[in-house]
Amino acid sequence: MARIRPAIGPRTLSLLGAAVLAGCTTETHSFLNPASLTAESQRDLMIWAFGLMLVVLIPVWVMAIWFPWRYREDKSGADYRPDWAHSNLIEAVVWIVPAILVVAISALVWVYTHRLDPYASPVARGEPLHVQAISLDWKWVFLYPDNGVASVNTLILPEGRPVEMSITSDTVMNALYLPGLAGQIYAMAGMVTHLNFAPDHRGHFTGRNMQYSGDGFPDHRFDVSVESAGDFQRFVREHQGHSPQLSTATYRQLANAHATARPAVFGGFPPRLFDQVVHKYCATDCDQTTAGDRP
Ligand SMILES: [Cu+2]
Repeated sequence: MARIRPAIGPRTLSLLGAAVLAGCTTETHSFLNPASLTAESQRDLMIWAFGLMLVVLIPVWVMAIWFPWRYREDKSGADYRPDWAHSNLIEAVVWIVPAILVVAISALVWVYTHRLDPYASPVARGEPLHVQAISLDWKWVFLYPDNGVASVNTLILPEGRPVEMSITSDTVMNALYLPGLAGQIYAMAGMVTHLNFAPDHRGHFTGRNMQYSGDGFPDHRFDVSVESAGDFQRFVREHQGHSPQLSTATYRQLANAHATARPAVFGGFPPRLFDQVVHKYCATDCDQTTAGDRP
């Protein structure tokens, strides 16, 4: 008789394990490998919430194995208790433990949500770097208003300096997500949202769009490179006024092409481009939504 091979052998299991862990190297900087205080707090909250939920999950997993074994059909000499109907102890455990957990997790989330306010500046060292992000179909345009450079689908940031991002959309609703650096915030036409964080070490990160917004959505991602302060200054000097400008025509081409774009850096952009994009969708009373204002 031929021996039946198990569907999942040790080799497959180790390959699966390696595949899972491959997403978690220092080079990719997932949210589990934070590079800013903001991202570190977010990871801590995630781990605390997960740990607290295990208080319910572990007994459930144990019971899922224990109950079928204990009450299996072929068990001989099993207890037979036809009069059993109610247990105050079981009622108390199954209601009070989850209730305590809901209160505990709510309290944690409340504290961390206020601590991680994306609109609040991080405990900052030095002059903040202003970045304006515009989401298009399906690419990101980044403007550096203080440095006179712009980029598409690539974001270069200096290490150890607070970053103040203003985010809007020149298309449908999207969401900017910087795992490992900051959280996620929505990008909406006619509105400005903010994301504040301070990268505390160099490295390469992936930025993503977390809001499903059509065909090209999976390609709506970009590289984030955190470099030393000197390298960042060199990057600005190299491109400012030297590289081609992001002209109004080029911007319109990007906005009208419903596809992703190759990473590019521009040595200038039309003044007040970000405000123009916001005001395109916001005819009156835009003041509450423009950069710098708190909701
Ligand atoms: Cu990791």
